[in-house]
Amino acid sequence: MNALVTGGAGFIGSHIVERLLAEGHRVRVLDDFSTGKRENLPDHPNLEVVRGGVEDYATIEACVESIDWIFHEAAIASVPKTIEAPLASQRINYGGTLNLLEAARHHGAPRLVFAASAAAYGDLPGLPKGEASAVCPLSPYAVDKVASEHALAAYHHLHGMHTVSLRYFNVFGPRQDPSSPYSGVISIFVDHLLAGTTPTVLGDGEQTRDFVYVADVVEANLRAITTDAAAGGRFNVGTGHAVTLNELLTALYRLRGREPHPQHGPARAGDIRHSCANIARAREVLGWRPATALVEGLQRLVSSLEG
Ligand code: UD2
Repeated sequence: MNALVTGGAGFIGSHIVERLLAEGHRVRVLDDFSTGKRENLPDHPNLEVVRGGVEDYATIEACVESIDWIFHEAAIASVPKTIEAPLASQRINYGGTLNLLEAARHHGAPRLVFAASAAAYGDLPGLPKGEASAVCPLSPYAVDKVASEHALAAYHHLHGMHTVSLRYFNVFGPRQDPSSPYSGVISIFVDHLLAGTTPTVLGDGEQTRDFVYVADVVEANLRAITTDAAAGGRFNVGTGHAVTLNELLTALYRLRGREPHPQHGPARAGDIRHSCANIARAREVLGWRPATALVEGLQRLVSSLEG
């Protein structure tokens, strides 16, 4: 197949690219390199890299040409950045999705899988979250992810396109960049573990998250694009198990036979207290289940960083 991966030089996108190349597909990456990195991608004869933004329709139109599958991972991924710059979020996080849908409609209607987010659920009570749960987007990021999901579903209903939204929970794994305070917490904690510096737990550490390993997220993407019955749907991509941050830190440090001695900082404003996915729908329709236990994923991540 010919695949387009937007945000393909980023954390999750680059893992999708790697898998597609390994399976013999031809891949075009579209990335503006605002956070993505060329070194996240291999040099490969079946890989073409285009520098550009999803907010530019002409760029998207050129990229969608003769493509069979689109994996749409490009976004401003930082929630706080979208709070500072909601108009940019609308242009990129929502407008980018609409550009892809519209260009796809006019150029052979390739299948499209979208990186949606558990941010859709906001902080409403009731766990685990199923896809029929109410949504409560609390940031421009979440608003634009939810709006994008609706646009995908509408294009399915209006034009019969194969569109699927995957609501990622807390994804972790190699190539997640730890450099910002809003980077994924596992990437930050692993950085401290390896550097011998002190991690900071924001709040009491009893907040919970459902951490899913990036290779499992890639598998969910492949199933979503190839499963006819998934068209028009949205699916949680988590593990169905949540851990507290304190448990996470303990498990991580235990890999090196150490005890974490974190410092504590104030809880992040707007932090969600508990998050956990119900993944019954993905199991049923996609035949997908996460294959990587948290500790195994942590081990793989630490090993990859130790080279
Ligand atoms: C995740 C997504 C975000 C959005 C949101 C929706 C990531 C990286 N972010 O945010 O894009 O979809 O879910 O709910 O997946 N923490 C610490 N110490 C640190 C850093 C973080 O204690 O040094 C805490 C933080 O306050 C939070 C937890 O760790 O309670 C997870 O933080 P995160 O930024 O990894 O992810 P989250 O769930 O806030």
